[in-house]
Amino acid sequence: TKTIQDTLAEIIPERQAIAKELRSQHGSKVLGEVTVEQVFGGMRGIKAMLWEPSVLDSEEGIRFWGRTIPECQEVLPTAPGGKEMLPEAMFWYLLTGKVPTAEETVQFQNELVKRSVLPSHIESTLDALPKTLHPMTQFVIGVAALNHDSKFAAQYKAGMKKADYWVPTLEDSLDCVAKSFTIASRIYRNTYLGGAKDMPALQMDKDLSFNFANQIGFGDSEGFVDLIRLYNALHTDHEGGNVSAHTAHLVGSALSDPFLSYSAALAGLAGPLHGLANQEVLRFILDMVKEIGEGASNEKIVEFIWSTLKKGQVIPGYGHAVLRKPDPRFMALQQFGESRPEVAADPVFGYVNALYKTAPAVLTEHGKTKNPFPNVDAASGSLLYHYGLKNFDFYTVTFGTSRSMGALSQVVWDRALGLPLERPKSLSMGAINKLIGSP
Ligand code: AMX
Repeated sequence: TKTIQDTLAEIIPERQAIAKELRSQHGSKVLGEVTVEQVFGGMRGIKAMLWEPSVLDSEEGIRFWGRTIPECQEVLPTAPGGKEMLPEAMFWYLLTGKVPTAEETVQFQNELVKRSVLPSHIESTLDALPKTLHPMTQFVIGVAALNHDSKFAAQYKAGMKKADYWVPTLEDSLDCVAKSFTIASRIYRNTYLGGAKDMPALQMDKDLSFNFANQIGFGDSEGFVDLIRLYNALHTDHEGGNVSAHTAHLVGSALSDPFLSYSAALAGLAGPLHGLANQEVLRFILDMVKEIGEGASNEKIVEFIWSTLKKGQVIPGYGHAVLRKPDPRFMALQQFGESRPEVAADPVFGYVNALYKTAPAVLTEHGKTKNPFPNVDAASGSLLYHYGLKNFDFYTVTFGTSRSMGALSQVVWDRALGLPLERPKSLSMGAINKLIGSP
C-alpha cells in the first residue's frame, strides 16, 4: 500500500508540468477585470487565487477535484460499521485528487491517529488556560504552539532547497490536522468537564472522529460518531476565498509553517460572519420553540419568520455570498437526520425541515436576499444538539478540525508549485481617483 508521501511525490511533477504550461503558454490571458465597487466590496468575484482541491459553483455548490458531495459520498471509504465517508479519506482525496483505496484509507487513518498524540508542553499550555477563554482562542493558541516542533521551520533554517519545501510542509500539515482533533477534545474537557485527567486514551486502531467523540464523552453513540465523520468530511474545503482558507494560504505564502498558518486561519474562523453562524441557527430555533412551542404549524412558522424579518434581523442559516441554490452540504446533513428515525423525530430537527419548506418562499417575497435557500449552517447545529453536544461555543471548534484538511492541502500545493509571497496591490481613495481620471 502506497503512503501519502509516495503518492504525492508521483503526482506533483505532473501538476508542476500543467502549471508550467499554463504560465508559459497563457500567462498573459485575461481572467477578468476589477471594478472600483469590488475594491470596496470585499473583493467579491475577483478571480485572483489558485486553489486546487475544490471549486465552488453558484448553482450546484462545491466540487472537490471535480466531484460533487453525493459523488464523494459514493466513492470515499467509510469506517467499519459506519455509514458516512471518512474525513481521513476526504483529506487524502483533497491532497492528491485521487480516491484512496480502503487499504490506503486505513493506513492513512492509522498514521494520523499516531500523529495525534500531543507533546506534553501543548497539554500543559492548554490546561493552564482559563475555562472562561473562548474555545476558539484556546484552539488558536494550541495550534500556534505546535510550531515548536515544526519540521518545515527547522529544515528552512538548515538551508533546505525550494524544490523540497513541500516535503516538510506535508509532514507538518499531517501533524497539524491530526493534533487539531486532540487539541479540540482537550479544550472540550478542560472547558466543560472540569479537566483532562479522566480523558480516555487514544484508540490507535480507530479513526480521528471516533477518538474525538470518545474523548469528549460520546464514544458510545454510533450516530454521533458518524455525524462527526460526515461533519468533518463536509466542512473541509469551500474553495480558497473564504476567510479561513484564504488566511492559511496568505500566511503560508510568507513561508510561516503550517501550524502558524492554520492558527491564523482559526482566528478568522472564529468570526461571527464566518464560522460562528451555526450556533446562531440553533439559537433561532430554540427561540422559535420558546415562542410557538414544538411541532407548530407551517402557518405559525411563517408568522415567526416574518416577525423576525420585520424586526430587521436575518434568518440565520439562509443566504450565501456565492451560492444561489440549496447548499449541498445542507442537503447531506439534512439527509443524515432524515435517515435516522430518532433524529427525524426530534422537534428541534423537525424545525430545520419545516424552515426549509417555508423560509425560501418568505425570503423570496421579502425580496432582499439574493439567495433564499439554506446554507450548511441551517442543519449542522441542530444535529450536534440532538446528540447532546449543547455547548454552542464549541461548535466552531468542530468546524476548525475539519477546515484544517482543506486549507492545509492547498498549503502543501502552494509549496509544491513554488507559489510566491502573496502581495496584491492596494489603493487609497486618492489613488483610485487618479487611476480613473476623476478629479
Ligand atoms: N435573512 C434576511 N435577510 C437576508 C438574509 C437572510 N437570511 N440573507 C441576506 N439578506 C439580506 C441582506 O442582509 C442584505 O440586506 P441589506 O441590503 O439590507 O444589507 C440583502 O439581503 C442582500 O444580501 P445578499 O447579497 O443576498 O447576501 P450577502 O452576500 O451580502 O451575505 C450572508 C451573505 C450569508 C452573510 C447573508 O445571506 C446572511 O446574513 N445570512 C444569514 C446568516 C448566515 O446564515 N450566515 C452563514 C453563511 C455561511 C457561512 O459562511 N458559514
